[in-house]
Amino acid sequence: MVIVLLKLSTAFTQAQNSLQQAYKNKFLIGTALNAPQILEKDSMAMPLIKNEFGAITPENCMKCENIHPAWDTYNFELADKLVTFGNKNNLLVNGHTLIWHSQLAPFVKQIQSKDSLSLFMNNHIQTIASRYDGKIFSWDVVNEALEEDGSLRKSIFLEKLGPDYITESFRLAAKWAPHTELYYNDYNIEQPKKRAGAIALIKSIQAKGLRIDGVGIQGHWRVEKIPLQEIEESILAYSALGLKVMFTELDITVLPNPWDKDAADVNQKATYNALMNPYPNGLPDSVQQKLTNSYAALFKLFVKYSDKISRITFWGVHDKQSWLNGWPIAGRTNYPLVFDRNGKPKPAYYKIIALAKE
Ligand code: 9MR
Repeated sequence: MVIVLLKLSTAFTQAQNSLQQAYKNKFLIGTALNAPQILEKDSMAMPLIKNEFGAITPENCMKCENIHPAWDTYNFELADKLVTFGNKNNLLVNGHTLIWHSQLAPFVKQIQSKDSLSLFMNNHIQTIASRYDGKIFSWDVVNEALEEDGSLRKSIFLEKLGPDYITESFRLAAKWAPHTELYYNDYNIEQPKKRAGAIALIKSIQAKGLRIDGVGIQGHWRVEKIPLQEIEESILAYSALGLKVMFTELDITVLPNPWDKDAADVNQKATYNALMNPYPNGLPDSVQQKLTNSYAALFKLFVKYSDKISRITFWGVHDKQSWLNGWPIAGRTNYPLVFDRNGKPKPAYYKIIALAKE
């Protein structure tokens, strides 16, 4: 009896202090799940996913190459598991993503004619969006359709279907997922030129009388280089269009960028490699502090605009799983999230919780 009560009270304290609990009156806090997590095989992540978050996005399993690998073949196994897992654990599911130029199944890349690509798009959206309508909360309908200068990305969709493929995607999504919120999702759309492109894109959807419910700013940022002013301007600009604003793939890299001119001399390979992967055995306190400060500055802004923001999703549960260990250089040790390699909360986690209560 005593043990049961103790367990209950621990669970209660945990829930009280969880990210989702701390922010429950402000916005949802989400995370992205990889395949082992959807299969409930990542035992370190499972309690974190269930206790700390209120929303989940699949990292890969709903992308074209996985869910629709051949013209007449769909593979719903993992996506179905994700949706069941979300519903069972009271986690809202954000579908990611219907139309994206990347991670397309090989058959799509080989499509030659406009008619065939249009037929693919119709089949793809109808089949997937209707299957999950009423079971998931939202869709990233179109992902990353813009270049950095704000023009439309030169993708297979633009090339074969013309710019209308975007409004057409939203028309189809609204038709087949009438009970699901519909979003445009992209990175760097807080930056002025790309933001202007995103605003034009959103207005073109709205001008046709089509539904778009929100915009997802991905939020892959760099420690001590968070573009706070651009983020603030973007929250205001997107919400002025009547949209929910979300930060959908948040992580903060602490590693040097190979494109920095001063990062290293690429010709001296050994020096270059060591300089490029400076913390293979743990994050020094000084960098941990910088990471905490960057997260603190961001969440201060999120709290300030919590009436306009509906969700903040981290791109992964813990550092071990992050895509940033493998990109843009493979095999590095990165520390971009708020739970470490052992699933333990980092100082940034406690700071974020404290900010909710201030
Ligand atoms: O996290 C995803 C990683 O596992 C995949 O290998 C990668 C392939 O492109 O996609 C990653 O997720 C991306 C997301 O779907 C869209 N925005 C950028 C994310 C990081 O690349």
